[in-house]
Amino acid sequence: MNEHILQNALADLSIGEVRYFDTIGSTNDEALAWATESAPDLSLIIADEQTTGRGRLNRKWLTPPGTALAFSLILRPSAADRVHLSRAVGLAALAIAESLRKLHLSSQIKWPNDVLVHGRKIAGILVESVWSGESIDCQVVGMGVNIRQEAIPYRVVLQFPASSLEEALGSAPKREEVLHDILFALIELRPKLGTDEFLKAWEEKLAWRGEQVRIQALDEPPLTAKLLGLDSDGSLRLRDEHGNPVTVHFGDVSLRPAA
Ligand code: BT5
Repeated sequence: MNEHILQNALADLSIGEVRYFDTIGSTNDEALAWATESAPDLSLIIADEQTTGRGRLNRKWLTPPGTALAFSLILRPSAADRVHLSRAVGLAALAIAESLRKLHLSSQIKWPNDVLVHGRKIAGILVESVWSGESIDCQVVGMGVNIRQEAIPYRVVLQFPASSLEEALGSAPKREEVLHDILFALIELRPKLGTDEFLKAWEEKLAWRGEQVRIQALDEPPLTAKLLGLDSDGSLRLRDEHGNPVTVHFGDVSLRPAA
């Protein structure tokens, strides 16, 4: 992948400006800095390699050169979308899921920020916000998608089993084509962000819906409960073993099947 290939691949999309790097620390860091310098809506930062890629809570996200998609989009929400900022992670997850569907792969969303194929993590999402005083000025939506098998870290202990598109498909697709399909899907879905239809589509893709899951929130005892769906703000709705409703908000939460 290089700047020229990217420009050709994304030519039919209405996105903002594009910045491509052979190597970078983290595309989210670059995007956060650029966002404060008035980058246009839907501007894209993409890198062939990340040396300090981040997951939630500053966990490491590895992107070795030539193996994966690592990019960040700058979203400047409309007045209507400001009410639904917490749905941005769902927007990204559904866009990735749609790009996988085009490759004839069925996927599930491991709430809140992972996309699974055959029960293994193929993509991770990191949404961060740029504040202006007390309100959010824009969001940076970072996505990492494992394209080749070499993208999967082997030196760090994985928190969840991982996979790649190469493994799922038998051969690696072109990165720029997958990127195109993710961005295309995101642009198509974005006007529906505030609708019930959007929430339903997000909910339908949830891994382990209707099943017992084990939830571990930071500094709290683990909870086993049945995963029911999502609240309007994207929080997880569950029912505990006594039949009581439980809501889990975004934060550092890890979700697993209970068995
Ligand atoms: C995530 O965090 O899954 C969010 C990952 C977001 C990465 C993108 S890449 C572009 C943009 N720039 C950035 O710096 N970040 C974003 P979390 O749920 O916290 O998962 C992190 C965990 O995933 C790590 O602790 C590892 O166990 C595991 N991991 C690291 N690299 C991985 C990989 N390539 N594939 C699968 N799992 C990985």
